[in-house]
Amino acid sequence: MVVMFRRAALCLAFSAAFLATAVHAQQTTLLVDVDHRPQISLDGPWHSIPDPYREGWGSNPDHASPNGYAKNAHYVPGGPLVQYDFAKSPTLNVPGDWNSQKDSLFYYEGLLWYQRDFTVHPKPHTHLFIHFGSVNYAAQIFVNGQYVCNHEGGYTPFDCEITSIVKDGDNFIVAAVDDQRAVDRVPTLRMDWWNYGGITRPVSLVELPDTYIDDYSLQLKRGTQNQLEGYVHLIGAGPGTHVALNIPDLHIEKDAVTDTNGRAEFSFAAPGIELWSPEHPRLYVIALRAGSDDLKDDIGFRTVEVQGDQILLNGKPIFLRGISYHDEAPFRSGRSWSDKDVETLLGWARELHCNFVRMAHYPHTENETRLADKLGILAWEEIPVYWGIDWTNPHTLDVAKHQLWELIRRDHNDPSVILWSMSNETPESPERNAFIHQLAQQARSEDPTRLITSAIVTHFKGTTATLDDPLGQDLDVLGYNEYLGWYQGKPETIPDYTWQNPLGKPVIISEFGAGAKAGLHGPVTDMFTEEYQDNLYRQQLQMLGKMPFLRGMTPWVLMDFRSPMRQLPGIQDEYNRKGLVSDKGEKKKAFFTLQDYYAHKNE
Ligand code: GCB
Repeated sequence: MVVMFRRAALCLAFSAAFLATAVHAQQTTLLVDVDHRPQISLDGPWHSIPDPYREGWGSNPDHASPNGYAKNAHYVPGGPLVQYDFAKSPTLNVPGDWNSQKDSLFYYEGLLWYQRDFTVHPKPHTHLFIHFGSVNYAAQIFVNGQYVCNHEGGYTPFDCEITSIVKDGDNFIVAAVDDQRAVDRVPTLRMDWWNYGGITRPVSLVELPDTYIDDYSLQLKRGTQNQLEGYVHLIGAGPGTHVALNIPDLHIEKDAVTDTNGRAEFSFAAPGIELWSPEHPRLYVIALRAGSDDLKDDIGFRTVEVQGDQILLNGKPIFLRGISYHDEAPFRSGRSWSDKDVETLLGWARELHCNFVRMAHYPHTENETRLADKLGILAWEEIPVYWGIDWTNPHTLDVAKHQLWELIRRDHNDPSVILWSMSNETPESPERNAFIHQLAQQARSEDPTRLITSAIVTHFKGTTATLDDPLGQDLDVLGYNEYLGWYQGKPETIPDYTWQNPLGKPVIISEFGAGAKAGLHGPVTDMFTEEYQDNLYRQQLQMLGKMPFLRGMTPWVLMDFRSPMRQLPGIQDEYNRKGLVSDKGEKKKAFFTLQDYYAHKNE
């Protein structure tokens, strides 16, 4: 294997190869329902080499050599200029962000190389993929020294096909992971959370037959309570291939054939079907079979729609008792990924009597929506179009659209998900409107069964807020963030504020909150005490109780989370302290206030 650290040779070899492989185009598949497939885990220790000067890129400023990477490079006269040896390099755990694993990487942002060996015995007539749950932010993947795929976007899964490269027996992967923030990225330079870098979610090998199911959908038809419709999409199938769909608990067995695009459509009555809801989160086993591929899923059926300023779940108005939260690991900080992490986070939401959560500000880990399906918790999912991003840059739009596509594709069979959020607190401008308009159109065409929203900044004139941001035209449900009593005014003035809703759409107050350090007590007037936060919640709840078109709320935020923007020593210590629960799991006074309010709050 040629080691591409030799600059003279690199330039020539590189420019020709770059044109051929177009390293920047996203070349990834996304296998739907991959978590129900047999997998060989590649989790565990991976060798790692931080590369702050990007020596591994060679002479190219922003990406790896398409000619590949060996496991080591040693000095020989006239040989490579940079020497390394993965086998002798320290390891990082995968999944896991690098910042919270090593003190020396706590503030590290940039390029870091990962490597691990793996053994596999591929069967004939199969496809082999490496599945990544997420890699923050950009990844380029090499197997046995050869480039296989790249991916941009730190919070969504991707699959690299390695069928033609993998050997029977011993193989190795190199992953170049780059989490440098940049103007044209999504999110961009500034955000109020930690930019945890690395292979942050599980990695596995997935083996599929020649013809396989890459995507499917099954939903309740809008306006009906027992009519199901959907499709199964096959790769490698000619037209006329049979697809069987079976729902054992409903004694349903259906058959359909693929068209010239490999797509088989289903539409049938499902008499006796029990609808999924927070009170009754009924999931059905769905079994799909096409040729030698079979795939199971556990899904529930429900409708969600808007009528005037109401949100209807299964045709009935619902009030969304929610909470916002980051995918931050309870008790240890860092990016969360394990079943235990998500059980703790959603467990606290349940204790609060929530029927809804806002998974802010980027796609959370897949096992979270799966758990929400089981627990009966409705969910708002979001892409990281956060604050001011590069609205006129076509690459930025592409990356945002790609992340939206991946999120919808991953979760479009999860009954818990009712809202796709396009953005958070974006400053108003025609360029922003045009950018988000395109995202909203895309989401509607990819998933006509769910509602579109965004979290918008509330602007007050005196004590009145008029919810008329032009973005609202593109949304089904208006999310508005406000920080009365914290960034604006004092808590005791909150009940004086009034709200106008000229668009007449349902409104969710998608953020309000105040910082408090767990265990810090004092008068209600002292910021950062539990008493101040608690009083602010009481005043907010009083005001929000008078808002006639309010259909839900997701206060900011369930748990304290790390953010380099929060530097107040002794209080913040690099944590945003607006949690109702501290990063160590201590519940603050306001937790119980919201819990009590939600216990008595119905439609
Ligand atoms: C906001 C942002 C959120 C911040 C929060 C805060 O408006 O949407 O990401 O963390 O305010 O605490 O200031």
